[in-house]
Amino acid sequence: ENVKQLHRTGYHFQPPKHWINDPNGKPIQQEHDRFHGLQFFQINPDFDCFMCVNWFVRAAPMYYKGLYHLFYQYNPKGAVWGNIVWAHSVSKDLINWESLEPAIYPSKWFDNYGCWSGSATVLPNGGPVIFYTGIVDEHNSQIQNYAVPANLSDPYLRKWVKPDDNPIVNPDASVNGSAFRDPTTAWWAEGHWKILVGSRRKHRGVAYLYKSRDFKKWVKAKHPLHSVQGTGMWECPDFFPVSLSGEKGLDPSVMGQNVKHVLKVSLDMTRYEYYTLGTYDKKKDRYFPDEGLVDGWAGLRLDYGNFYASKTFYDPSTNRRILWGWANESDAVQQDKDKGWAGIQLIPRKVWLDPSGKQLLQWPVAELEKLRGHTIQLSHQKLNQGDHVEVKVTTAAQADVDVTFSFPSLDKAEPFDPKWAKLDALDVCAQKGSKAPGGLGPFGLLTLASEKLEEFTPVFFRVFKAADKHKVLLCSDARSSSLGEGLYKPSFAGFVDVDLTDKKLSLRSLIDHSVVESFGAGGRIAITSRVYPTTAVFEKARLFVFNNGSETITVESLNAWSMNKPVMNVPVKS
Ligand code: DQQ
Repeated sequence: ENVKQLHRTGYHFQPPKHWINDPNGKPIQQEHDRFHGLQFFQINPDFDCFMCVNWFVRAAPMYYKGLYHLFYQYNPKGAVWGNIVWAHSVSKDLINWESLEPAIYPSKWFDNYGCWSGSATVLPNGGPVIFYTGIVDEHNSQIQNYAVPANLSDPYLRKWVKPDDNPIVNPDASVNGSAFRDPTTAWWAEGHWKILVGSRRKHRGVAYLYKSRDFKKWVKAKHPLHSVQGTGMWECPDFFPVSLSGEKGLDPSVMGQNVKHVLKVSLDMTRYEYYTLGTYDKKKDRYFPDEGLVDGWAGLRLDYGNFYASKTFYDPSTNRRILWGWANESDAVQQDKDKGWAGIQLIPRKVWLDPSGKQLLQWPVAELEKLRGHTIQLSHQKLNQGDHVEVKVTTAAQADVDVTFSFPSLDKAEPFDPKWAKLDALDVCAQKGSKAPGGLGPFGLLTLASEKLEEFTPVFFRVFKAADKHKVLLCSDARSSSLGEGLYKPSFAGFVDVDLTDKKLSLRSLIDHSVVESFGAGGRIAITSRVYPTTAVFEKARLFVFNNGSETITVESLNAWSMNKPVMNVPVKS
């Protein structure tokens, strides 16, 4: 049993067994006081955005005993994708989770072949509504349905009803009905509720826009909100406002001058996501990405590693926008079957706009810090070329590390080969890994390492000097992570736009048996790797800081915490 569980995560969300994928519904944050009854079809059509925002502000002081609801795609019958239902867990803090019976599962003609991804909207009168994709035949024909709680006074929202007037949206003749899914949370603008549905027209990725005055009758807008040639199917679109100043999140209906919009899509061709920042023209119902941003596969990513089908939601109790992503396994299907489970949800992250306005920033939610136990600290530790120094944290296989490195100058940065500009960062990392000696870097962490380094997952920086500026690569390289066979071991990496004037770079890594989730330069970049060490497991796993560059690096400060286990998968008492 122990061997079987070698790679189960300690504090990342997983159910006891079977397959999981996309976090759904945007875990909705319920406020018990807001369960006034199921009146969501009686919304005043003149309700405008200002009132909508104001409503939340007024509601906030009435908040008590809030619960976060996490729904996710789940196969109740096995460790491979299939038989998809919406599994359901609840939490008071996004870290400790109690489980419930699946909220939505195939039971009607309009979802008999599967209940695929979707989103929840908490309506101004307090009732949540879930939109999801129903699969109606063996050809995977897709329509959009809604479900509502059977009993709004039950804070756990155990039972969901799928009314008989479903579906809310059928694909018309111009839409590809087997590539038409994953409705978003609704927002209110110009007298209408609006949602997006992900799709493609041939190779063009499309976010169709649907509008409704009463939340019941939905009509397709003349134009999609946005589409991009050559990107293929847009799964799990996510569209939300971010504030131009500060870290506070915004309700989806907030518009105006102090706001930018984000459009994120998940590309099924590559299993990568990208996002752009831009402007939402609420009159034309069009989205225009900012100039200079890449609107396609090589665009900005929320995470440069194993991270897919992500969703954000607005948490009115803390005024944050919170991001969830799913990390698939990187081992073989047979290994998943043997271990009896596949897929984890990553730690929820707060997201907000960088003051430059050019990218998002992310950080693991502060609640995670409650799990921090025994701590080890280092400061002013010099690392010469070839050094690796152990950080003797009690549970290096289940830890949280936060480190700031400094260096005396940028002079030794290696030249940036112009040929690399055309490569994915992952390929640059493959050429310039953690062992290849450099100038300024490689330096960073060796996570999930065996004592003699037969296995280790390095997370490290390399600084290069290009014609106009320095380029900073963050790499989370799984190639040396395991002696096991049949594993996908990519050298995930991304370039991070960071100001080096203070000659410091910071790194935080959440290490959890088979996952290393890292945040570079204060959340300017995130990379997640799934890894399966064979010897660097449990108490045999170690953690090191290292430097293989000729420039001496100083560990200015390092904190490493053993992470305790949260409550997970404890059934809610009936
Ligand atoms: N997973 C769901 C789809 C979605 C895909 C099916 C993304 O709705 O497009 O399980 O991972």
